[in-house]
Amino acid sequence: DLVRITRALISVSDKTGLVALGQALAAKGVEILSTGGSAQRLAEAGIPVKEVSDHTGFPEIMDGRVKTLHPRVHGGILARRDIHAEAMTTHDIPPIDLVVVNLYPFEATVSKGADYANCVENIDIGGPAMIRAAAKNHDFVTVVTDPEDYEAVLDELATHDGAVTLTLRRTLAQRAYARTASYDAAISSWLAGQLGETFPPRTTLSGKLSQTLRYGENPHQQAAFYVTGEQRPGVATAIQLQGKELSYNNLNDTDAAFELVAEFERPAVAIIKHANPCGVAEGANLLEAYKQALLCDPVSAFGGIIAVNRPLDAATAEEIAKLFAEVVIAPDADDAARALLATKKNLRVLLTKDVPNPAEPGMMVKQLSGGFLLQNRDNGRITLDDLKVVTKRAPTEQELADLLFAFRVAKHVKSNAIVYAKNGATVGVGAGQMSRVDSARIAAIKSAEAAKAAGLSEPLTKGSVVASDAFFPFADGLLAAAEAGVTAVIQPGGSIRDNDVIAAADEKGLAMVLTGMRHFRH
Ligand code: 93A
Repeated sequence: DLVRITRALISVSDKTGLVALGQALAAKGVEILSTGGSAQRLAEAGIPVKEVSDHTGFPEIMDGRVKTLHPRVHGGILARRDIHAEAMTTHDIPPIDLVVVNLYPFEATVSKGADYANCVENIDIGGPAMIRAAAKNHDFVTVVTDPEDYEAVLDELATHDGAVTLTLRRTLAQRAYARTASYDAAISSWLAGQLGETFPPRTTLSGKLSQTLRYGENPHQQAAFYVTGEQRPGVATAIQLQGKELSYNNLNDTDAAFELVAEFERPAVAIIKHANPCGVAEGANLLEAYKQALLCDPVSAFGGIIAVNRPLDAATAEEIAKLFAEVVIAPDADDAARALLATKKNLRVLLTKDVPNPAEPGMMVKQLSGGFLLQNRDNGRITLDDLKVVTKRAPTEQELADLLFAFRVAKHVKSNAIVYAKNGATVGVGAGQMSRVDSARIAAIKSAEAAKAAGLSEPLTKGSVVASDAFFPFADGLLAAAEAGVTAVIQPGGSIRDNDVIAAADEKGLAMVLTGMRHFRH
């Protein structure tokens, strides 16, 4: 199943590794055909190369739109060497055994905000045609679509005397179709955006394999990380400064942490465990916010993931270094902070340059057996103007600020979510319970424990406010919060028993505001 390479066609936009590849092929006596820019680069390096236009006897025309679309190229790629030999002889079509093509940078052109015409011009036609043809004929032809695969081909040429194995040809054919599929998906979703097409999209997300992970949510599950190319600051685009490879759970939790902390304008810190926050705070600076966030639930914070929404400074890094944490994610870190974190060898540090925009639209996919659900990212954001006071007492200014803060945190807590907050910091988080009243109670219990551990005489929830991610179906959840000592409540409203809940709030002297927007998260 070995096939010798005698003739290669190279046509690449990304010229990474091109010269080294050309040299190695030329050294093996491979004849190289190539298109304009690629041929020029090879020739400049002194590598013998034949222009495709000389091979076809037909010039590149229409600004390069038609350069390799010719039977002498496609016949040479597609011919089965066994049954099409006669056609090859009759029409004088020499075989092409290796096709090295990477495509016009359509995705990058869109990402950098190019105009419509420019994006269209960067839709590659000849490249995908050659890639798909070569991949189809992998019985005889080797196709390479990524400079990262040059080495694998050169290794085989070296070990198999200028030939490539069927296993590698098949592997590369599979990668080739993955590439053309994601390329067309990118073009289609760009066009959908241009049309203002909103929902549902005709094509769904597609991603490029970024990393094979050691395992999935559990060690017996295989896992991998794919990137969509979306230019959103976060785990997919971050630079890892130090620490071990991120795991599946690390990636999931770090994403949750960074998306949460992005909600706040002031310096803010979130500490996450199992994708739920165990402490979030904003403050005059990161250090202050970090200390407050940690107070909320220091027991759960052990082994957590820390996200900040400002460049990390030395004082905060020094505090963070005292905790056993898995990951720190920040837009940036100054030199002193980097040096401090470097002493914690196992701590993974990710820098993202920017903080994501929580109002930006996007897509979320959740897989079910036999299909998947698609929805817009929850980019809904409540502001002071959206709040409707429904109780006799209106919240004070401090209560209002804390209510908004708590509701923004609740948006990032698994439902049923109950969040107690005071002075810009969570003091109790109840997550993922099947009943809302249980979430309210659990958060209060944990908060009382945290207060006791800190040597405080009163539970942290005393004098706090509470947020609920969805309406209280009965008054019981609100009453549990009142018992924990809250003075004000924020919730979407919309229950048929809203009046009972409002009456209960009035009776307890609580101020309550409705948001009209729910933030379920499952
Ligand atoms: O404009 S095209 O769609 N028409 C073609 O016939 C064609 N053949 C190769 N684009 C075409 N290509 C692309 O040109 C390749 O996919 C590659 O990305 C690029 C390489 O051009 P150059 O060698 O001139 O830099």
